[in-house]
Amino acid sequence: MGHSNSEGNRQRWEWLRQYPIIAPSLMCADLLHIGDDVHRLEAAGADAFHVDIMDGHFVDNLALNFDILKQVRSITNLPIDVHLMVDNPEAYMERVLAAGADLCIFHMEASRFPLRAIQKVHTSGAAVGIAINPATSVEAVRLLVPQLQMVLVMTVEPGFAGQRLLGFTLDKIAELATLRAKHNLDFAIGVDGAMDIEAVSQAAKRGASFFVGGTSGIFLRDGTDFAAAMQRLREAAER
Ligand code: S6P
Ligand code: MG
Repeated sequence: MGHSNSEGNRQRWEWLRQYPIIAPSLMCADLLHIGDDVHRLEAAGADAFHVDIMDGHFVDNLALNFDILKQVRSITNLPIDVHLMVDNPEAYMERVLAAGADLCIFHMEASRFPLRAIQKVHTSGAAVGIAINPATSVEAVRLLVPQLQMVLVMTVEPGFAGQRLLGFTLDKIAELATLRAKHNLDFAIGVDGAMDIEAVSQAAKRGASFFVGGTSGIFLRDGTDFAAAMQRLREAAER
């Protein structure tokens, strides 16, 4: 391990090639009983867990943290992706990786030295994703995609659950899929924000394979259980 293209790393990244990947966003879980929700989500067919970490600067909110991440890691073997919504993400990466994240996602808008950040994550063996805000174009990551395992398209402004989908962001999925095909690359395209059944279907048609599920897709307030909610998203992803 150590080199970004080493065989060991590729094996550790294999789960990202699965289709679809439905990743419940744990900031939307019942925080008083997060362990119970992790077990229930796992039994209900979750493919991975999405852990949002914020710093109150890059976004004006706080979400989960390293201690919660470690606790979640200790009770599940499913892949964990960490979505860093923080300024200067390089400063947090060692802790994210030490806590056992399988995929570390940072924001293009927050990183001055993205190449260095990518290298840091790859050295640990974990996969790397870059998230792009709704107003950030695909062009911003074009030179980096050969080194990435995921581009996460934010379909809402980051920071809060429960927002409305920004439909124009879906076009970037198709753009990324075209870029991926043109250069024969294999990064996954993820989507995060307001992923309900219709949004998952739209995103899937354009080439997304990784769907973060929050209050609109999985943690529904109408009594739908996790298994039923996830099954609907899975069906919506059939393209
Ligand atoms: C916040 C974070 C997201 C949310 C997710 C919630 O920006 O990055 O992962 O937890 O978007 O989903 P929903 O359906 O409430 O928008
Ligand atoms: Mg997120």
